[in-house]
Amino acid sequence: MKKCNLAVVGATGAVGESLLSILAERKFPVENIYALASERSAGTSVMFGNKPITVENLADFDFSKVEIGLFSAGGSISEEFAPKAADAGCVVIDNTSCFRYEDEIPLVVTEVNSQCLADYRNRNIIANPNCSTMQMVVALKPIHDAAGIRRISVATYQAVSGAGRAAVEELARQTAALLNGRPPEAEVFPSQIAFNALPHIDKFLDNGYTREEMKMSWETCKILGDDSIRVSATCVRIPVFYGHSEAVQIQTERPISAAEARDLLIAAPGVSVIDDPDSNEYPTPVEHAAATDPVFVGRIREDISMENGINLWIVADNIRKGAALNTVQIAELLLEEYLS
Ligand code: NAP
Ligand code: 3JN
Repeated sequence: MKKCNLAVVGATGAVGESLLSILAERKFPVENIYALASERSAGTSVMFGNKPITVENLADFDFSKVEIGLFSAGGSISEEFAPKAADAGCVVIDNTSCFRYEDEIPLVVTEVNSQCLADYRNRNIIANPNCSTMQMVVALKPIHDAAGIRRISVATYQAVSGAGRAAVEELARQTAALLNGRPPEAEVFPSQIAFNALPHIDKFLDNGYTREEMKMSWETCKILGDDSIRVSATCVRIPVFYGHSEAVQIQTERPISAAEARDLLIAAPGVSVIDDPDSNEYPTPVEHAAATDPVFVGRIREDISMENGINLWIVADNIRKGAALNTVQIAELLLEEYLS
């Protein structure tokens, strides 16, 4: 594969750090790599494999030096800098929600709709979905193809790392404080997260759902290419560091048994089935997902409350497959199929 010049925007953050380590792990063919962040961390260094690289100020960077830019510094940064980078000839793979819902911009999960990648030519921008959507659609795609999903009801159990580095530190600090008899201080989350569960991720909207919940609805329809799928989500933050879990109930057009669904999932790309209740085997964020690549599925069973219903438990590393890994997989496909 041709070697490529790359910029990582938000390189000092939780997603940026993971992007750099996955690029190195997967031996992405890099000619030059630039780590970009705000003025605050310009001059510090981040690791690319075993090599330190100096962080540069995004505001001063010339994007005509790179073919691909991986953006994860927040929506307002993408809004300002991604179009500038795209105009300079750099293909942007954006991890924020800034462009996800624009018709012209492909929203890509490599195992699900890589055929949409060609549309990057519309604006030189490709969007990466939200982590909760990502793991769900990887598992639901083969079932949708076989039996047609009509309705999805999902409750998420989301790790604090989804809210960035400061959130990881807040859970650690609150846990230590409470175990030492001190009061927990909440700055990142709206209230205490240690030993608690908060049904509140992103802001509340007029329909009573949060924006995180509506992202799951909007993005699932766009990625599966079917606006008729009805999705209702309840997104909950729990005191886990890495790995989002989801209890998912689906209703399909045509009947499908749990055994058929399990066989489809075993054969699905990017999915690992762990489903043996007799041996207490099911995926968990700590034992299976954290620091690994697959989307894990277990607890596959027919729903007893409705016709054509299937229940699943889906777990993945929210920072890897949920964000950084899919971004790198998109970059690999882009380079292989379009830029080489
Ligand atoms: P984080 O740990 O808080 O890191 C934020 C990064 O953005 C840091 O590198 C920070 O650099 C950089 N940044 C902030 N303001 C900047 C500015 N004015 N100019 C340039 N860089 C700036 O957050 P994170 O968890 O990595 O997430 C970052 C973003 O990625 C989120 O806001 C979200 O949009 C997206 N994200 C997506 C998913 C997904 O599901 N696909 C998951 C998590 C996050 P400094 O060190 O200079 O402050
Ligand atoms: O909270 C989580 O578990 C996932 C959070 C993702 C996130 C955090 C801040 C801003 C996003 C996202 O990717 O949807 C955004 C954003 O809207 O860009």
